[in-house]
Amino acid sequence: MSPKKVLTVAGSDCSGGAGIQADLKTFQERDVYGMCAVTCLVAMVPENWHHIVTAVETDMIEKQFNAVVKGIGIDAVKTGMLPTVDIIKLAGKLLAEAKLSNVVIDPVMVCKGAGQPLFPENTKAMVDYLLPLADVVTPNTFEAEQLSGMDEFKSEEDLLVAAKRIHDMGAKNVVIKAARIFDGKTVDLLYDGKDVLWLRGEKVDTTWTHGAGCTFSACITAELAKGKNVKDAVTMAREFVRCGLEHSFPLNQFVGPVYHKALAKFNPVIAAK
Ligand code: PXL
Repeated sequence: MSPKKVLTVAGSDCSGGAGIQADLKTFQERDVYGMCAVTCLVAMVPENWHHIVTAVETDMIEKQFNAVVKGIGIDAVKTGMLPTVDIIKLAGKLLAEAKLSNVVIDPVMVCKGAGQPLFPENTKAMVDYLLPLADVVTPNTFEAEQLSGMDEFKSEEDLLVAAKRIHDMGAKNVVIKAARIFDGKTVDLLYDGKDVLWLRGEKVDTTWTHGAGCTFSACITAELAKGKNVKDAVTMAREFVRCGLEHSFPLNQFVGPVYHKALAKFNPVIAAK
């Protein structure tokens, strides 16, 4: 029995915790075969960890995508960092033409703590070209505020209003990850256009959270590829990231990633689900 095959269309994080590296590690842990179309390369300045991003040429992104999708075939796909409007448009065109199922859009807007500028035109391009294709979209609170055009969220009610707006933009399932706005707790919301599921938990007390968002959306993608429904995929992704955060570790004074092996190592019963 060969494993399900999954593609990530995302950037490379040389520090290994986020981007395609997070996605491929998560795919491996969740027992799907991971492949990638690299959209950009990210390096950091050793002294201050400022991020330097170089986009890959669109023609080469398209060639990688076609090699994997037309030359091999996939069971699910996720997108991560798409650094320019042209690359967002290309990803939208390729995903639409390939008529893929199990499409997960992680609307990455900024690296955590990287202080990169946000490009409003990228947000608009995501709304125009990617959200209508999304089986699942996984914004954090900041990304959900940007996509929905709302002011800073203050309450769970705000999250639901945003989820409904993002659903109206064409995403079939909206998962908003709200770790930032509530003291000591995480509140994730899953909205499918009909029902709302609130997933609440204790926040893991760590500053080493690099790659948590990429890992979360990658785990959802892997579970969908294996045939889980969206609710069960999101539930597993929460467990996977929570355990990864409980065992996250510093790489240097600036950055510490989630530990992708943590669930298999410390909670094999849940990992086997
Ligand atoms: O965590 C967001 C993210 C996504 N993709 C790449 C990154 C980062 C943050 O560093 O480098 C490639």
